[in-house]
Amino acid sequence: MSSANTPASRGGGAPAVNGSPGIPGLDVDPFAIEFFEDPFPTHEALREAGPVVHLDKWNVYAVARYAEVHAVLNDPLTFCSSRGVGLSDFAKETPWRPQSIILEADPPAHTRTRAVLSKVLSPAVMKQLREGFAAAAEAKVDELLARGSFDAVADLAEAYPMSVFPDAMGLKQEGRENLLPYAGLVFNAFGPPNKLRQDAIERSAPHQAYVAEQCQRENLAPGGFGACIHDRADAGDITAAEAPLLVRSLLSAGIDTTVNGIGAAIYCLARFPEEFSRLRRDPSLARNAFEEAVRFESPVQTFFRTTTKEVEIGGCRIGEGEKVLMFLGAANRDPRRWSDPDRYDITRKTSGHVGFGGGVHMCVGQLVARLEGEVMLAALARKVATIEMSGPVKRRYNNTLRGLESLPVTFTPA
Ligand code: OVV
Repeated sequence: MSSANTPASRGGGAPAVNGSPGIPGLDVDPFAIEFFEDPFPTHEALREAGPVVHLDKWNVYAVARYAEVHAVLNDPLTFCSSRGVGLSDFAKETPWRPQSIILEADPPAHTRTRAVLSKVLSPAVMKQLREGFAAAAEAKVDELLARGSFDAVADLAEAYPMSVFPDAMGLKQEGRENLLPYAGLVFNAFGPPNKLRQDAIERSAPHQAYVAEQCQRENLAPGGFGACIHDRADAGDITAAEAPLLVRSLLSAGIDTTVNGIGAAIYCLARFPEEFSRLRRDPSLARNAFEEAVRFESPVQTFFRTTTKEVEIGGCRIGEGEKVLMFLGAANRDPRRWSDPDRYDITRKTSGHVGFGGGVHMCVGQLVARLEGEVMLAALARKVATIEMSGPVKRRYNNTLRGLESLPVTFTPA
C-alpha cells in the first residue's frame, strides 16, 4: 500500500486542512487501486478514527460506522441527492449526463418517480417473472455443469443476468453488449476525476447513444419493464418526457449491480465450502445466502450525499454544501452493529444491512435482485456438489462497484 493511501490520520486531532475542528483528517483515497485490492483494514481505520472523518485528498466528509451511515440515509432532506450522489456537486458542476429523476432527486419530486418504479417492479410483477427466471437459472447451471470448469464471472455472474434482465426490460437483441460497459461507466462516474472516471467518460459516446435510443417507447417490447414505465405516462403518473429517463435508470442500475451481487455470492460459496454444504442441505436458505453475500461484499460500496444546511452528526458539525461519503461496505461490517461481521453466515439475521442503501432511496429494484440471486443459489444448491476455485482470482476496479474480473471455478454435479 502506498503512503498516500495509508489509513493513518494526520494525527493530533488537529483540524483538517479543509475540515472542521474535532473531525480527523485522513490521508485515505477510497478510489485508488490499492484500496480496492483490500479495503477492509482501511474501513476499520475509518470507523475507528471517529463518527465523521474528513478525506483530505478529495475534500469531503465521510461516515463509515453503521449508526452514522444509517442516520445520513434516513435524513434525505438534510443529506440531499439532488446535487448528485457522486463526488461532483451539481450546484457547482454540470452533470456528465442529464440528471437521474429518481436517484438524483429529493422528496417531494423523488416521491412521484419512485412510486412509478415501485409499481413497475412490484411483488405482483415478481410473481409473474419467477418461473422464467428460475428455469433460466437451472438451464445455466446445467450448461456449466456440462462444461465442468469455467469463469464464474463471465459465464455465470454476467451471463445469467444478461439472459433474463434485458428480456424482462423488453430490449431488442441488437446492441446488448453495450449494457455492461454503460453501467460500468455510470458507477465509475460517481467517483472523483481519476483515470477510471476519465477513461470511462472518454469511451462513453457509443454506449450513451445505444441507451438513449433503447429508452424510446418504440424500442421496448410490450409487457416489459420499459413498456410498463411508458404506460404510466399514459396513466398520468409521469410525463411522456420523464418515461425514457426512468427506463434509463433501470438500464443504468439493473444489470451490473446484480452481476456483482451474484458474483459476490459465488465467491462467498467458493471460499466458504461449509456454508455451501449448509445451503445444499437446505436450499430454502438461498434467499438469505444471497442477502448475506450482499452484506458481506457490498457490491455497491459507496454513495455521496450533499448537506443542504449546517448539521450535527455523531457530535460533529458539518457546514452547508459539503459532500458526505457513505461507506456502505464498512457499515455492513461495523462490529458496533454486527457480531462476527467478517464471517459469511447464510443463517445470519441480515435485516438492517445497507447493501441496498436505506431510507426513501433504498434500491427500488431490490426484488428483482433478490429474485435473480435466490433462484440462482437455489439451482446451485440442488444441482452442484462442490464449487472449487481452479485458477487466479482477478479483481475488477470500479469507483463504486466491488467485484471480480475473473473467478475460475470447477463444479462437480450432485
Ligand atoms: C441506483 C442507481 C445507480 C445508477 C444509476 C441510477 C440509479 C439512475 O437512476 O440512473
